[in-house]
Amino acid sequence: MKGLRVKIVAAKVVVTSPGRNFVTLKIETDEGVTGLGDATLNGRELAVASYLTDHVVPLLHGMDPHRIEDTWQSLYRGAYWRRGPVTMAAIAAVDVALWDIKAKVAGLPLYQLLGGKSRDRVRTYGHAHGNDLPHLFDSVRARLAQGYKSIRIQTGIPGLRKVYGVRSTLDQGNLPVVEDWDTGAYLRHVPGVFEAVRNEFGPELPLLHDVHHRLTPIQAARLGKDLEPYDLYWLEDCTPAENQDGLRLVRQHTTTPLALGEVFNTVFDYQTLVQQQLIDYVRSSVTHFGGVTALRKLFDFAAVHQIKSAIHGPEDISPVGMAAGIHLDLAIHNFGIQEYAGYTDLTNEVFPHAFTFSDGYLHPGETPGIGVELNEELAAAHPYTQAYLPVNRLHDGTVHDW
Ligand code: CS2
Ligand code: MG
Repeated sequence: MKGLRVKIVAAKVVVTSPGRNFVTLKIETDEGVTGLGDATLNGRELAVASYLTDHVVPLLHGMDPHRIEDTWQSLYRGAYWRRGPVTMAAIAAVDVALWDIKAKVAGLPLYQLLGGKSRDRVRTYGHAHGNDLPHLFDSVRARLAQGYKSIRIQTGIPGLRKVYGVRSTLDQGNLPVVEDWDTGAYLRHVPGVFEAVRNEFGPELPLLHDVHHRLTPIQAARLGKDLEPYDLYWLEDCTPAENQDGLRLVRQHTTTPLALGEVFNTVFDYQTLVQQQLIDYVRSSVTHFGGVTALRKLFDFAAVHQIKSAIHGPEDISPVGMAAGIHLDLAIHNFGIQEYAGYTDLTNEVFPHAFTFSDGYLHPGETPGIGVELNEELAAAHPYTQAYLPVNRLHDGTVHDW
């Protein structure tokens, strides 16, 4: 079969900023088949670009791109230094590019190689936010008008300067923007916001909320309990999860479903959480978790414990990483929901893609491979721009989780 004896002849990293930074690996083979992988790590992009260019690309020359599992293991074990977001984003980029090549050689969209479709389309959730209720309601209506069927609700808190987790022009400067935080004000305000949203939009609309690691376990337990009357689809990252036992405390106090793990990068980060069923959704993305190979294993591990997928899909995952995730979403049985923030027109031009969004659902398309291309000229016209995520401080100046 044509394409089975291909060899990798070149690989390069493209860092482009069509509004925000994306890191893309392109692998080329001697028969002209190419593959793309996403290695974007928001705020630390150049570290992954260097990891790839200086330490991984030289290893790829002459390799058989079909040996995906073996390549994954050799990059993971061969580095000696395990885990970590930079390493795992770099491995992810190679892994996805190899899956892209294999699927193109097979002449099949990637989901077919992952077992074929388990559903017809991929349910998503979108983001709504507002500093006050009228703005929040407008934002929810805008998402509903776009077709979204499930909505993440983020709200301003009286006394705090801005809605967290939402990009503003301030974030685009060179240095991190400093935001402010008050846990007491947040805990007092949020339940009332969900009550108002329920009253306005009715009992059926699935509502999600992202705490962004800002609470201690007992505070998270209280919030989960306070939100029970409003029937959340999930409460996300309610407490930093390096302390996995902390989730047991949250679990003991609330039946609000818990989602967690966008900052995790290996299955080992989830060991206690999944085995002891302390969460309901795993939030890792293909891009930050070592690729399709590793994320598939996490989802299979989670399935044993009736835990579902919920791939992280903010705008800082590139369309390449997004596409790879959508193929997995379509193929696995324990799919939960896919986050989809959408992209600017310019980003869609830099990364023309086969995946489509309509009526609140994504579909990966039927193009062989992952179905994404890179317009290199346009990418080059929008070079890397230094940008950081914000940092967060309490009113006495103490740094707090953002
Ligand atoms: C958020 C992200 O999408 C989410 O759930 O937590 O937008 C997160 O803030 C960014 O990915 C950070 O880079
Ligand atoms: Mg999140």
